Amino acid sequence: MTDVVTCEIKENATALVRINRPEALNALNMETRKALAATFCELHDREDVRAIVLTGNEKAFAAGADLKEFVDAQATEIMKRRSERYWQAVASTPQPVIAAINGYAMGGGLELAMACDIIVVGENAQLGQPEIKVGIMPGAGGTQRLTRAVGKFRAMQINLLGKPFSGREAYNMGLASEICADEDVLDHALKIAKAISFMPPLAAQSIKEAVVHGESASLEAGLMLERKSFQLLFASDDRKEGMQAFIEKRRPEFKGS
Ligand code: CO8
Repeated sequence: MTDVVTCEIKENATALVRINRPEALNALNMETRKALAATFCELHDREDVRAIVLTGNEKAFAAGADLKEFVDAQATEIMKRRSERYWQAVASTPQPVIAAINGYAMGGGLELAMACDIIVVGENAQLGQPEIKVGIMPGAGGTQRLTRAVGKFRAMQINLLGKPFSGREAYNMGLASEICADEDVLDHALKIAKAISFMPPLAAQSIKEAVVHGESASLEAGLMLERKSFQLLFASDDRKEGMQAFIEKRRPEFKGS
């Protein structure tokens, strides 16, 4: 049996996680969601991994939740699946996560990408929240994270019409950090991960925490979180190393302490 999710620890303290159900355009069935969560939970604890790339294949990042597992499901059953905990494992990963999107990123697939921190998208990727077309609505961020990313009026249009849009359109509306030729997406995402892996990990993780939690807090609370994290970083060895290296005109070597 092939693994529906694979994880490769690469040089430079990065990890590459792949969704691997090509026969179903990487549709996210329960097995895949559980495997993704388990993989990310393992990565949480790995100090030797400083940045993670999440991708699919050239045809699909993920074409959404698996509709074949939804078709006969009752509301209480969907509730009992409590699938939000599987997404939470990705969203709460301390290390920055870069989504590398080629092909389809639909429904739960786009929601998964939006649970990541940086999105690199291919020109011809096809993104969307098509849930309305099958009689439901997004259930894991399509009305919330998407609205925060692109604003109410774009989010309404995307969700109410369910129409796919290209990687170029996603980039233009601020839903992607970078856009590349399709064939360069993964390499580019890996390069970003490598660049982050040279940064002091406690600072990188604190930045992630402040941006993610600050987004849903009041400005005052967000600024307080930022300030406290900023102050705390003065206790780190990497802070001393970074500033000392600057003064001595050499490259810093960050240890994550
Ligand atoms: N679920 C199950 N199987 C799928 C899915 C899916 N979402 N998408 C594609 N597949 C399967 C097809 O059934 C087909 O399998 P088979 O060959 O056995 O029939 C295979 O993948 C290839 O698909 P197509 O032949 O349809 O490929 P096309 O290139 O013609 O079309 C599309 C590609 C446009 C992506 C089309 O497959 C499609 O519209 N897929 C459904 C997209 C969709 O509606 N996604 C939203 C699903 S609902 C959702 O995500 C709710 C999330 C709620 C949060 C839950 C947390 C995860």
